[in-house]
Amino acid sequence: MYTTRISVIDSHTAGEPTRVVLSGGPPLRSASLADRVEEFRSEYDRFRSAVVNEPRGSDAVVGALLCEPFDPTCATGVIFFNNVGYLGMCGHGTIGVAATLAHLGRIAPGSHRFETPVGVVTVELHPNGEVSFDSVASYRLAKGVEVELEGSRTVRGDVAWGGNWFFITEDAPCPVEFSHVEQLTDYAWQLRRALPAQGITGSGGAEIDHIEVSPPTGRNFVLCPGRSYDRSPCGTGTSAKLACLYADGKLAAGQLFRQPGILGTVFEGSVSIRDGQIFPRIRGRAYVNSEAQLILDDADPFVWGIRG
Ligand code: PYC
Repeated sequence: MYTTRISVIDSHTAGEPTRVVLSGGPPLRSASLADRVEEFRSEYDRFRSAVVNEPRGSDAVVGALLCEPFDPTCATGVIFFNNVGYLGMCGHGTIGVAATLAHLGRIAPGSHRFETPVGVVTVELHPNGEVSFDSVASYRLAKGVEVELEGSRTVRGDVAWGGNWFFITEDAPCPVEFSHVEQLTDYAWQLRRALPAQGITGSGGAEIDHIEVSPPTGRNFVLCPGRSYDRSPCGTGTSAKLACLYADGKLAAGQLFRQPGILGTVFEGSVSIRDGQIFPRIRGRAYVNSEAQLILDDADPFVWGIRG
């Protein structure tokens, strides 16, 4: 058993919450961040649930466990997790971690490297508090993939990697507006379930656990693995979309792209090309809104969170 008090700082990035765990986290011993996630998952998964699930959190909260980086050039290591599991990378979360470290005075405006389980991202804290990050190489795996939904509806979309796996479709069942969140959630969830059933996966059979409904103009809607929608435009989702736009010749290297999310908040993005690979850069802003100690009391029947 480890400590029963966990120090956290909460923030939101374009509306999407991040809870940064500063201390009291599980004593992960593995060397690489990728191995540490597996240790977290297999040995301390109830800690994940305690931090982000009700009654302390909500389905929308993404947790960010700060840890020693394996790569000494990095300012921190970070493992992102949510109501059902773990994320490879998290764009809004990266912006939230940078804002949190700035709030604590641990980083100053300038460039910093964060190590994640899927690679190192370079974060720039701007003097006005905005944050940009250069993400991991992103790419489209498959274009124009057809998915059959109930009611003989065929949906066409792209499978792309932006730090997590996405199915991205322009095909929306209704206007992509906040007032249609329930309908968009049901539709995206149908897609999410249909993908594995129809043998559609990311590289190496990886599960596609994020669905992005993204018409050519206007807001997007991103459904996260635990059926919660992203309040922000989704950093990894925007990265995956930028990779697709570049592959289609609709976006040039260095050209600015503005992606509004379902709340109308915006991430600005662009790509650069190195060694033939596409590297997205995303810019946004997070606001710190709480400093707290989570208390884990053994007598509490929901000490480890409410888990389905
Ligand atoms: O911003 O990359 C992101 C993200 C993934 C899941 C929720 N937000």
